[in-house]
Amino acid sequence: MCGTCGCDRTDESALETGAGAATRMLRLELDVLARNDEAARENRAWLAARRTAAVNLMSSPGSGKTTLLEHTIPGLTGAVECAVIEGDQETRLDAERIRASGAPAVQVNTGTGCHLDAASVGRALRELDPPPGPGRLDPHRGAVDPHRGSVDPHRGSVVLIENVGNLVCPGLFDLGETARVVLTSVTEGEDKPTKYPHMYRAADLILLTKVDLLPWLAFDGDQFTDAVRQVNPSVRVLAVSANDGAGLSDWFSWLRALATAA
Ligand SMILES: Nc1nc2c(ncn2[C@@H]2O[C@H](COP(=O)(O)OP(=O)(O)OP(=O)(O)O)[C@@H](O)[C@H]2O)c(=O)[nH]1
Ligand SMILES: [Mg+2]
Repeated sequence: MCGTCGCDRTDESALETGAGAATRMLRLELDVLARNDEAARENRAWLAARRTAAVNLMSSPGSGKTTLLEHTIPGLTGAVECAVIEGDQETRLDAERIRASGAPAVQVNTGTGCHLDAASVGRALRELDPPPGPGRLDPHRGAVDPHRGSVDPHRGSVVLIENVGNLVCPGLFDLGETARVVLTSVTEGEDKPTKYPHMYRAADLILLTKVDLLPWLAFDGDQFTDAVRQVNPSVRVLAVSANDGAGLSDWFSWLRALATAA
């Protein structure tokens, strides 16, 4: 259950009104976030012990997260070892795409949940950690997943976490990540940073994606940067295109620096 936004709450308490219900709701939200913060601290310690960086990629559905990762994995080969945690409500499609591009991946399906939380990421990190071997139990589906790879984290490695496509709730949940990257595609409009300020305020890097489409759109890049600056004055904005490769070398350099500092 998402105790913060209540978007998938189906129990009767959701129908209660008045001060008592509001107090119970607030207590529930604080409990959920406190438990999440504790799990995030554990993830941070686990990653630090392995000198591994973790990047939490957040955006609306379809902004190009998985496509960017499909280009990032081969782009970092030999420089940074990558593993991926994929968050979606349903399907294993994105994890399969990642494995096809050469990195181990664990798919986390959140069901009705609209974001990843630190506990599910912690389980996925431990799944990525053990040595290779087919036939281990997949804790997320209770099924054997013979295609899952493994990673041996060491200095210069990074776990890329693709959060569930959503510009609201993922920003509220610390996963224990080293850095937060928010993607916005040029088809989404210049106003997203001011409409969803919490997500952009917490970002360490903003990627403006699909810039190969700019010749066909009325998207104003300066207006977008101004909107970013209103909520996060110092964050770096990188324009990228997975289709034609624009900006990807800067993105790879940013990831290399993060992994080296871990
Ligand atoms: N023109 C163009 N299209 C792109 C680019 N990157 C991704 N796309 C397209 O955008 C669509 C969505 O891409 P995905 O990478 O699946 O997006 P996502 O953010 O992972 O989507 P969810 O996981 O569903 O949230 C696909 O049709 C991609 O081919 C790009 O750089 N340029
Ligand atoms: Mg995806």
